[in-house]
Amino acid sequence: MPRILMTGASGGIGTSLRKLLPALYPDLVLSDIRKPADLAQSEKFKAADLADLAQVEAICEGIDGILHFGGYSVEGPWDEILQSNIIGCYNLFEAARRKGVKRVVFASSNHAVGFYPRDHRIGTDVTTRPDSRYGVSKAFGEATGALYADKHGIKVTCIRIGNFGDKPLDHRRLSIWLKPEDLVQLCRIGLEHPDIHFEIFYGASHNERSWWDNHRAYDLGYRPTGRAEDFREHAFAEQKKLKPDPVGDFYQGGTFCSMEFSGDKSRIIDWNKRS
Ligand code: 15L
Repeated sequence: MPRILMTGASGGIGTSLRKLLPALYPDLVLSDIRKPADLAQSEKFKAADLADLAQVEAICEGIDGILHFGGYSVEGPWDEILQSNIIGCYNLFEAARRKGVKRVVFASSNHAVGFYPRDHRIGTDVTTRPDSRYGVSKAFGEATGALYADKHGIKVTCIRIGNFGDKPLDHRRLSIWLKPEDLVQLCRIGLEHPDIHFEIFYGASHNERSWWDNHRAYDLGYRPTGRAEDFREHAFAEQKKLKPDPVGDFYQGGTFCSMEFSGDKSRIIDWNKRS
């Protein structure tokens, strides 16, 4: 039975996966900088600050595979991103190498490629186009994962997560929604599939409006059960409550693109104003 470590156990995704993973991986070790408030007696928890290599090494002891969901999960000040997502991510891969961990699944994000326009279908082999300091940290994590796969033989899977949750929250999320059970499938492929060396998947359910070519995940057995269009009315109703955002509505990354934007607006086509 593999012993799996999940970082970020107190975060949004970690809290949900804590409920879904034990059926597949009973020997699950949870970690975060702070203990989950509702930690059950049956759950194993080890606290660690990702920015401290010695602490990260300690939680990697005796681990076969890591699900790395730890770190800062939205745009933030540079120093926070630097400590949690750059230094923290490097520490995670380096500790995994030192402790002989065989596999790492890294929670990347759609924000590593958020500055591709929505009318552009992209695969996992495109140049990263981060839309934020957070997106840059995810591109860094993917690059670090590639290094540790090629140089040290760790089997690495990066999942560019779209929007994780029970249903798509607005028009943009109809294209990028990820049902929790579908993320579990992608994690399982990363932790178990014999053909993994270094892979990037999009963390998206079966979304008719998807902007992403995710064929590699499907080739390795991914069969998502979530269908964004089943929630279309809800997503459109929620969208009506939002203000128009010419930059965010044009690019895949949405508001991550428009926040702090001082770039070239002439590159943006306002679809609503087309004749
Ligand atoms: C992410 O990467 C974030 O972690 C999440 O909070 C959402 O903002 C999501 O992307 C998204 O793009 O909707």
